[in-house]
This record gives sequence, C-alpha cells and structure tokens, in this order.
Amino acid sequence: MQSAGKGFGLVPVQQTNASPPSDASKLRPVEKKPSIVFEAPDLTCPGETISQEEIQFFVDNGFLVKKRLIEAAAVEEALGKTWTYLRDQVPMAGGATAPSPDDSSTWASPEWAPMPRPDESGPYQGRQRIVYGGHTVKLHDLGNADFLMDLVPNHPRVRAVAKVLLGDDLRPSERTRGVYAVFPNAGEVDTDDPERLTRPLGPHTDQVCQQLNACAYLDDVPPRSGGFTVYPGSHKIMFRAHRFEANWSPLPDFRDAVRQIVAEIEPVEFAGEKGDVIFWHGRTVHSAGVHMGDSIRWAVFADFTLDREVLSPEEHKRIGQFEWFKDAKRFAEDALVGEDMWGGWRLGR
Ligand SMILES: O=C(O)CCC(=O)C(=O)O
Repeated sequence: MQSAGKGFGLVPVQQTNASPPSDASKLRPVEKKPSIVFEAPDLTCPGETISQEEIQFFVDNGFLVKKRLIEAAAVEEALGKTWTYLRDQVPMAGGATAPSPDDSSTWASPEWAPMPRPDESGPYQGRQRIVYGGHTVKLHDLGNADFLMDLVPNHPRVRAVAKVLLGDDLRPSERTRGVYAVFPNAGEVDTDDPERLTRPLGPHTDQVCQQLNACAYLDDVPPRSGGFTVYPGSHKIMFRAHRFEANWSPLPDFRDAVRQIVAEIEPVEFAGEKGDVIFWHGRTVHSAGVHMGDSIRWAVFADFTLDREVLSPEEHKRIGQFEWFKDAKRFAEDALVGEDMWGGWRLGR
C-alpha cells in the first residue's frame, strides 16, 4: 500500500450540509445490544512502539488499547489540576454540595446549576465552554491547557503510536476535546431493571474530520463504571457510509448503517488503569459506557489528523461543521472512499 502524502488521491471537497441525508419518516427503533467488558489481549512486542499484531488488531477492530502508556505520576498531577478546575468553574444548584476529591459520598448525581445556552456566534459558537448536565461534565475549555497537551497529544509515547498508525506528518496538535467526567448515578440500584445495560449507551460517530482519536484515562476505571465503549469493526462499515475518507460526508444509507451496527455488533467497554490510552479509528461507532459503580470516570479525548490544508473557522461555520472544542478541522481536499480504506495510513510501513 502507498503511504500518505500531501495530495495523495485527493479531490476538492464539495461542501455539503452536516445532516445525514436520510428520510426521518423511515427511521425505526432498533434494539441495542448490551456491552461486554473488554479483555485486551497482550499483543505487544518488547522494544516496539506497536507490534505487527497490534496494527492488525487496529485494522480489524478499529481500536487499540495501549496499557499504562502515560506515567501514573503525570496522570495523577493532571487529575489534581482537573479537580481544581471543576470545583472553580462548574456551578452547583443553590444549596447543592459540590463534588470533592476527598469525599466520594459527594460524587453520585451532583446537582449542577442550569447550564447557559451555547453562543450563537464567536469563537465558542455552538457549544458551551463547559457542558454539565446529568451525570456528564465535559471540561472543553480546559482542552488546550499545557498540562493536558503535554499529557496526551504531545506525549512522546502517545504521539509515537499515532505516527506509526496514521503517519509521520501529523498536524501539530492545538487542543484536546478536554476532560470528560462521568459521575456515578445515585439512582442506579434496581438490579432487576433489564434496560440498565443498554439505556445509557448513546452510540454515534463524530463529525467534521475524523481520522484517529485517543481516549486517555486519568484514573482507574473499574468495570461498569462509565468506561469508553466502542462497536468493534464498525469503522469499516461507517467508512463506506461516507463519500469522503475523513471529512464528514454521510451518504443516504448513513443512518441505516448505524442502525445495523447497533443491532448486530456487541459493544465493548474499556475498564482500565490511569495512563491507559485507547486509540480508535475516527469512523468507529462509540459511546460513553454504562455506569453502575461509585467512582468518577475521568478521560481526556484527543484528535489526530494528517497535516493537510484545512478550512478556516468561517468556512466550518458556513457549512454547519464548526466544533471549536475538537482538533479535527476539515480537509480542503479529501480522498473519495474507494476499495482501500487504509491507502492514506502508515500502519507501520
Ligand atoms: O465520554 C465518553 O466516553 C464518550 C465521548 C464521546 O462519545 C465523544 O467524544 O464523542
């Protein structure tokens, strides 16, 4: 296979609207499969950034778990700073107790203040700087803090894996998506509820421009405690549900493809340790995981793309594809989806 080069098989992109072009009247509900907790096989080879078996696993499944890739001490320090930020920045409802790192009895179902509407223009158009509601808090505006940049996208070991998979000419990272926290659910007590393993799953794919992403855990994530969850192999199906390889360009059968995946593929949830990093192909269907535990799931999400010409913020806004909190800018030129979905990837070559 050829390696990715600037201009390799690329055509100018016809800018289309963001919505999947599917007839909503044809949508039918689909029964979600419960997730299973994933046992990562050890495919590592001493001395190698990624082994051939790991590369093949990523190609086949659309994800790869690298255990303890980031040093525990650095992760602990980052989590301390994240706690400080959360307590300073996320407002609580009147009289509600703020979650505290030293008191796990404050973690279940925190009562946040009502969240403001997103800005309709400007640099934060479309998404609040911090999203808080229910059990999830997304600290987006922490995403470009130096300590998070150094911890995940610019960490030498994280970047080395991204380079072996995607290519040496990675676009310099400008931000992460921030820290995503999933809090325990105080109401999670009914063990007879048959839907408790599926109701929380929100399978979806991401927009704008998607090549390679990473999810790094800032604390240990026990089973059934909000672990990041993906649908293995779904990257191959969703790749073909787009017109272009990386830019969001859904075809008419996009929604049917998601429904097929959700109905047929058993999702896997990643339990793990602080410093573990899950690399996942950008077309993979994914979700935050089921949370029936009593800890907070802390994760940093980062995006990687090859270093090609990208659209300006104004152009992203014009086509309804402006997501300031991601490092996933649309390519000005992108390759049409063809037979080989890995033509632009390095995959160790
Ligand atoms: O928090 C998670 O585990 C999922 C995040 C997610 O779905 C996303 O960033 O698109």
